[in-house]
Amino acid sequence: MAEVAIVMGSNSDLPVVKGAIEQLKAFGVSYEAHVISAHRTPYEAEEFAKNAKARGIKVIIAAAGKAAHLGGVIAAYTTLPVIALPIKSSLMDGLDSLLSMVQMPSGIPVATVAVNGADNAGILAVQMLALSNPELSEKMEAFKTNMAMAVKEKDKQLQEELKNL
Ligand code: RP5
Repeated sequence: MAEVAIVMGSNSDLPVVKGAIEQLKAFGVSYEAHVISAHRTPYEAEEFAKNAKARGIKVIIAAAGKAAHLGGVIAAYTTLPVIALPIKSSLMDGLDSLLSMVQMPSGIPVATVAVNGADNAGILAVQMLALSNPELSEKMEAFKTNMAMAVKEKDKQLQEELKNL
C-alpha cells in the first residue's frame, strides 16, 4: 500500500515529477503516481481525493502546470495534507502555475513548493511521514547532516581556491 500519492495533470509533467519520485525512493517511502487533471478529468480528481485517505494514503503531491488547480481541487475533497508542485509551463515560466497553487483562499491550504521544486515536494512529504515514523525521522536527520557536511566541504574548497587568486 502506498503512503504517498503523486498526481500530475499530464504525462508531460513527468520529467519534473521524477525528482519527487527519486526522493521518495531514496528514503524508502512507498508511492503511487497517476495522471489526473482538474480540468480534463474533474470527476476522477474528485473520486481520487475522496477515496485516498481510506486507501491508506497519508500525503498527496499534486503537480500541474498553467492554470494549475489540481492541488486546490484535491485539497477541497480530502483532509490529507496536499503538497502542490507548480510545473514550469512554456509561456509564463511557471509563474501562472505557482500563483494558481499558492494563492489558495483561507480554509483550503496547499503547501506549495518552488516552480519545478520536485525534490522539495518529495522531501516535504517524507518529513510529514517522519512525524509518526521514528526510522524515517532518523533518515531525515542523516540527510540533513550529510547536506550540511557537503556545504562545509564546499566552503573548505573555496578557501583553498581563494588562496590561489
Ligand atoms: C496541465 O497543463 C498539466 O499539468 C500540464 O502541466 C499542462 C499541459 O498539459 P499537456 O497539454 O501537455 O497535456 O494541466
